[in-house]
Amino acid sequence: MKAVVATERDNLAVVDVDLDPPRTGEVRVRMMATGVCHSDLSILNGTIPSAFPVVLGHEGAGVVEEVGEGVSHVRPGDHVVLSFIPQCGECFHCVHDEPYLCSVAPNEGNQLDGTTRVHRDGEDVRVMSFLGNMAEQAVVPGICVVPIDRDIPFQAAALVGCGVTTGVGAAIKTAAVRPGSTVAVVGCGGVGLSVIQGCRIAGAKQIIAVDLSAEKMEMARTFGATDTTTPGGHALREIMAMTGGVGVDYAFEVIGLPATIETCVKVARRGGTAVLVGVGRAEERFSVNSLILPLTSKTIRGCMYGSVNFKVDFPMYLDLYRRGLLDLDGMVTRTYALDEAPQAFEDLERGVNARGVILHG
Ligand code: PAD
Ligand code: ZN
Repeated sequence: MKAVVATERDNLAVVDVDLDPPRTGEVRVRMMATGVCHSDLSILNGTIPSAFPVVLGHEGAGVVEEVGEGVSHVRPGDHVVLSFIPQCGECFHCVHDEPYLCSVAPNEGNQLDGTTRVHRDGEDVRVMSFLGNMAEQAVVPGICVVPIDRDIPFQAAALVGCGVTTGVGAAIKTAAVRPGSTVAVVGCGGVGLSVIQGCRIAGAKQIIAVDLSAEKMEMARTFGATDTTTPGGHALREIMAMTGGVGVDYAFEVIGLPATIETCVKVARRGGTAVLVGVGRAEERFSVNSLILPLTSKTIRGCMYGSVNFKVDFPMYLDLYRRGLLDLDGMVTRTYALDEAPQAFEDLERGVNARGVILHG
């Protein structure tokens, strides 16, 4: 079968690979739609450390083809969304209401048992985040597979696998934005636009979108932003001016750059919260002066996967979609065939799409 493989750093190829059948506890899924997320690019370009070769893809939906022994919550024919974090239900974090931090297995590009089902010319190929679903099929841990209703279009469902869950969840779960809040969202890609939707759903009264691109900020308005800054302008100064010098209740950083993280910490009001969603390079540092947190009583929060509990939240997001409260169709700017994956990555780097989605076959 065909898969999108990062063969080494900065080298992407659509190649033929072999896929083993599912072992105990695993599921084989025929992929229908796969979103292209900046984290895929971050594996490819080394921002997120990974071994190579690795099948990319961690945001997807498809149809169950085969289940391994011991899998009873899904069967062949079921429509599913994949979660890039397993939920074992038993580790420290799962039993402490933090299943998005499930620590059942290290995320080293293998299955839970430490081996991989993907091979190329006899060589092991790893998979991104237990999934590697930028491929015609994927064998994944059963505890990463969430059944969904059949009436949901696959391309909308795919987005719930990462970007939408992360972004909307950052707003309504991680930050728990309250009605009437003021927020700034710095970085309006697929995840940032989802943060904006989450803040709109939560009833924020002022949603300030910040991006380098004027087009992205225009898109932001369609998803609920009330204000935008000047592209390439001085975001810090503009946000402070727009909030009467107070700053915002919540500032979301959705890029992963030290400079924009520092902006978010600064524009969070006294007593406010900066929520860090963007994933930067491990060797990079941001700086906060030692006085600022105690004297201003600000909070800096990390956000992993929108604090998701997927058994509850995937159906909840799809229900919001069905009721017209969460726009998933509008998030898909362009679709691609699997062979066009290199173009999809180019477009992601150029920042032209809200989300690009690969439609399989
Ligand atoms: P994207 O590439 O679609 O969007 C990034 C946006 O940031 C683009 O619109 C850019 O124009 C904009 N941008 C870039 N640099 C600047 C700058 N200096 N100032 C203002 N705007 C800028 O990415 P995405 O939305 O797919 O992902 C965003 C981040 O979220 C990325 O770091 C990704 O790895 C991370 C992520 N985190 C989680 C998580 O669990 N925390 C999950 C999924 C994605
Ligand atoms: Zn992602």
